[in-house]
Amino acid sequence: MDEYDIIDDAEIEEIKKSLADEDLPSAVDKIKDYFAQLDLVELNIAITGESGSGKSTFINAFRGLGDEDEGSAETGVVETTTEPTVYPYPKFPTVKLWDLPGIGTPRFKADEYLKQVQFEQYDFFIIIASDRFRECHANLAAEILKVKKKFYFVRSKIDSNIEAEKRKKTFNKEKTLDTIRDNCIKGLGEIGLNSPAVFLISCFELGLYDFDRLEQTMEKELPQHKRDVLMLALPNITLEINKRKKKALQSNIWKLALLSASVAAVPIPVFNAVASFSVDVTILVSELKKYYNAFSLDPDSLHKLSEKSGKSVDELKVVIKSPLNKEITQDVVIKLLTNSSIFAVGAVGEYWLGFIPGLGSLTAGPLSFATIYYILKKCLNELAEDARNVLLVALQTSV
Ligand SMILES: Nc1nc2c(ncn2[C@@H]2O[C@H](COP(=O)(O)OP(=O)(O)O)[C@@H](O)[C@H]2O)c(=O)[nH]1
Ligand SMILES: [Mg+2]
Repeated sequence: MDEYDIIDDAEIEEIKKSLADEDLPSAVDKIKDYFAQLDLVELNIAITGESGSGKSTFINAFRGLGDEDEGSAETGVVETTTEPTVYPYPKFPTVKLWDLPGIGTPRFKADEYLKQVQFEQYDFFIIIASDRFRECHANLAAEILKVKKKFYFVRSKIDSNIEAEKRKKTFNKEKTLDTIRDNCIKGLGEIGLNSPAVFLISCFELGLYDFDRLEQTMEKELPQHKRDVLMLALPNITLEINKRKKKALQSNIWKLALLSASVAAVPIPVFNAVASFSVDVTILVSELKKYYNAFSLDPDSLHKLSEKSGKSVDELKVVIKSPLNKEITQDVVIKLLTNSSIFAVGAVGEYWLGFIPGLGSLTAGPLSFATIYYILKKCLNELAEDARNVLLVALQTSV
């Protein structure tokens, strides 16, 4: 079993716990519901702040786009609109960033502003400030809390502050960052917030400073479904995000395997004819596509990363080892299945029956479960590793 023994105790415990209180068919129904909802769940994030603070630049970077890419928000222009503009994630369009009109104009009133942008429709706000903390920030923050919404306070253009401070003989990076952070914390403290969430970032180098912490805080505070879609949609910008994407995707594998086992599906011709069995190929195709997009390994994302990092697409692709580095179709997946040596191990199905007792009574049974589980796990490991290596190559030049 060695090669196939890729499940750890924690996961076995999770599966057992999830299935403990009900029979297998009703557990399967619940899992079906979970995935159906996952495809529908919307996440609406409002980006607000003064004109020129970097809202549009943040939106582009947060979607993995350059400022001049197709579909990107226009940056560096004087804002004239009073309407929020929506920017969906290219690969996960139910996740949307909203570019709100600028705050802080002489006639700005936080309560009217929130009504005007229809605050109810957003899951949370990101307030961006590129300079000192001002009254308009405090007013808006207080008003957002009043209407029972959440906000994260982002201080942008940190790269410029660091550059400017470097000119001083007494320059100390950490001290500079602390001073900026304290200014925002103090400002928010004055409206009665204890230890408010303040994040320092550079939209030009999103992977630096507090970006990972911002992402983790947002994720932690979202309900499960929304957390999962955010994790999928975010571009693979940092090693930490790469790790978290893998974890989020991994926790779905046994659920997908169980779905496959419970449907009557296409029989797969097995290369050595040791066993005959069926798997749901469509589950594999759609999940593998999801992996590709989530890890930014699709041609479009690689192209964008190449432009951003200054490395050619070929240089980035050199480190990709997974045999899946082409378009994922039914044919490709069936080939992957028939070439897999998993089926030579008759015992794998038995192994799973050990802790999912009802598995044998499902339509396609333990072997189908085992196949989907191992194939997805193997591909996820490979693709996460590939994505990590691509990121490392890209980061060599951009930092
Ligand atoms: N140095 C630096 N410049 C930034 C950053 N974010 C935005 N900018 C620049 O600030 C200007 C205004 O940005 P924009 O996104 O259009 O601001 P908006 O009016 O809030 O949408 C543009 O010239 C951007 O290139 C940043 O993090 N660092
Ligand atoms: Mg703008």
